Amino acid sequence: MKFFPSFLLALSLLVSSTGAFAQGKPKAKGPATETLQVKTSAVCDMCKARLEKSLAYEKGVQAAILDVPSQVLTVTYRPDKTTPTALRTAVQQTGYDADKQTADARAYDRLPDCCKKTNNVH
Ligand SMILES: [Cu+2]
Repeated sequence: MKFFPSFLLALSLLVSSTGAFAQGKPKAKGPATETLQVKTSAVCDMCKARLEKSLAYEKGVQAAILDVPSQVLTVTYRPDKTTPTALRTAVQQTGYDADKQTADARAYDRLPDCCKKTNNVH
């Protein structure tokens, strides 16, 4: 019976090539991404929603997640599309400090009182 071993071989080839395809899929999206961590002046979940949404619209950004307790924004981005400087500027223009750079004054003024950096994280 010659059919059975060749069937198994074909099956194992199929499984391994499917596995290779699944592993190769993220790479097919494009060049490698980099991660930037920015210390912000965000204080609450509204800040989190505002910052994450704002960064999501920023060119080259693939993901943005703010950890409210630590105030650290983690941005996954395409280094061929944007730069850490541009990402920090986007944070400032949303009304928040970005590392040592102070928030854009007009954007900061538009934040609700609960999101002002004079408040503690809440
Ligand atoms: Cu807030």
